[in-house]
Amino acid sequence: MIFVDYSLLWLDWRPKAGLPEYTKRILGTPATRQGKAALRELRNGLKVMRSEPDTSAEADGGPAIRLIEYPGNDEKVTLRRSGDGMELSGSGRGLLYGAFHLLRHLALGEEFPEWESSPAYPLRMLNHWDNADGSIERGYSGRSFFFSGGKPICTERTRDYARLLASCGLNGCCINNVNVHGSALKLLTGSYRRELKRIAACLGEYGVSLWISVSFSAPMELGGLSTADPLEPDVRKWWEDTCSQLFPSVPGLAGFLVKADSEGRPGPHTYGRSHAEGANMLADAVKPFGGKILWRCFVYNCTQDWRDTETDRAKAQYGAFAPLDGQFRDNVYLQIKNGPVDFQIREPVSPLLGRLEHTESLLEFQLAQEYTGQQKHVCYLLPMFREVLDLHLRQRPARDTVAESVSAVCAVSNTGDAFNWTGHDLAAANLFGFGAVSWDPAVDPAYIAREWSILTFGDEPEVTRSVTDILLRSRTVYEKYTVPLGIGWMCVPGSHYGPSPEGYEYDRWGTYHRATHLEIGVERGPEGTGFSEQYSPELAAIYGSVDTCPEELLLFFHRLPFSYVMNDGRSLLQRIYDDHFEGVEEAAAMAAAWDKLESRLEPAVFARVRERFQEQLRSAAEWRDVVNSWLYRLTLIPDEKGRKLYL
Ligand code: GCV
Repeated sequence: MIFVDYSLLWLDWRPKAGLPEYTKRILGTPATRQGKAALRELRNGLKVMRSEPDTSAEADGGPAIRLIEYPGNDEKVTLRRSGDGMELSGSGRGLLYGAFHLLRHLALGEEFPEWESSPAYPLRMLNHWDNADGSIERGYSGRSFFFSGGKPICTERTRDYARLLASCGLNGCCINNVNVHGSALKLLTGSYRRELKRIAACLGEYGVSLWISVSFSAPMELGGLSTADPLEPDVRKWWEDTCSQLFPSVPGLAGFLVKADSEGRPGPHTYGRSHAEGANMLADAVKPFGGKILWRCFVYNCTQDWRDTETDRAKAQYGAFAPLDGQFRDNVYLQIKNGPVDFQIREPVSPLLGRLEHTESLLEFQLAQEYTGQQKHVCYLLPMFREVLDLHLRQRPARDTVAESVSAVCAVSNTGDAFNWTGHDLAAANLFGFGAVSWDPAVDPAYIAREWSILTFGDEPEVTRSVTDILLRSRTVYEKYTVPLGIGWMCVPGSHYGPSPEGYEYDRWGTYHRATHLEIGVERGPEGTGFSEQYSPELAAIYGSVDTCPEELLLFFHRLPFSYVMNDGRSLLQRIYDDHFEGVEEAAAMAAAWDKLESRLEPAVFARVRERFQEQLRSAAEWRDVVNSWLYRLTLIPDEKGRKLYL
């Protein structure tokens, strides 16, 4: 028996009474690695659920699960009843998704509907911001399990990670930080080929492709060239030679992720070349191996003078990439963060999404809770993901939602080597939920929360009810006690944890609210920076006017007096005060709901989450008091309800 010092999250199957007869026998002998993995998952899962030594593979002996493997590599899966049994068919990868789907439904004890499904996107991936030294940028769950001591590593945990990803429908993983430092640069060279090959094989068994982040100036850093100019023949040749050695020796490597000309990273602008010229040069180098380039659009001026009121960071990505539409090779995907600024608790959808008519686009979410409580606060992100995916961009008669307009989805991972993988046990719901929404962007966040809770904590109704309820309330609660109405950035600079309302005001990052004693916010309507005009005319009109702007985004788009009257008649200031007081009370109610589950949960799980709640409550009160007192000191207007503010 292998000892592992981590949990298996939702794959930790439990004995289950009343399973159908067909779960006793599995027929079929898949030929591919993924098909074999599907068979193994079914056998192992059913052994535990049935509390029996093994399933049978005898051809005649009653109802069975029959696996039928088709040739090919597509991801379509069909599960249907056949007599008293169940028939699961697909390619090896299809079988894998079907096996996990079946196991999940059996564990949920639900009447099993027939299932014929294909994922909405061909690429559904995680981006790790893991550094070669084992640290993780914006990591809140321990250290990396992909790197240690400067080298990539492949362990039993890598395999279980691949299982977890496949089990929720994910099929790609970029293992190193987009800020490529130190020996991670050498992933391109022969130095770590053996390790990369092992990782690729491990992931590949579960249908997960391997990606690596590369530095645009690698020809200089590794190849000793004097330039990384994408139009320079020596540079092109360096990339071609590097790829022709790398790809054939790492089967399963799917391509490169690139952060260029962003936050100090090298890129084509240094040489007066465009993003398209830079990305295309790499695209040409990986093309012979079927490779793809994921080119990030997180590009803005990070050395802005705070005195400069003309420049609006929110406008930068659209400004940089919309004019280049149509200039990229077909194996380039532009990777676009969900909002125009940076993964705040509330932002509008990035106007670049849906704007690229002739270029593939990849939507990027962040599971790592950099600005949403750093896995110390519970914050279930699926409702936010659905809001983004469901938005009608109002620019095309058909395929008009964000979900319909993008070609792929990815998310910054929230995992590390912590026992529970995600630091906060409840944060694993975000990983599971991201898998679910990237398979089917119309999934119901409440259904997924419930499903995840049952698979993780068992099917005791009170636990399911409370956990689901906590998850579903958590994002709004977090938003209430932190940053009001889309304004963002009131966090401590650098760490991004805890309140500091003016922390970013006189800094270079382009994230200002410019509050005075009378008003707050940056005007981004047509009379202001004009950011709202980057949307389709219909959305531009909605966001551009205070009268039609959705209230939760009011301070993202508009500069308003504190006396501004909200829809319900309260002043803007009073609304912010109220939200902060209510948010803390609601956080306390979530913590109390968790406390009631003590006798129904494993003591270690209960204690871990309880500890997180204690920190959440401390931090929430800090947010409330700092933000509210700061506003009180600015405005000298007291809370109408006479609650405590600090002068
Ligand atoms: C990986 C934000 C984060 C950085 C991150 C960057 C990015 O600025 O604070 O840590 O760098 O986003 O997405 O590239």
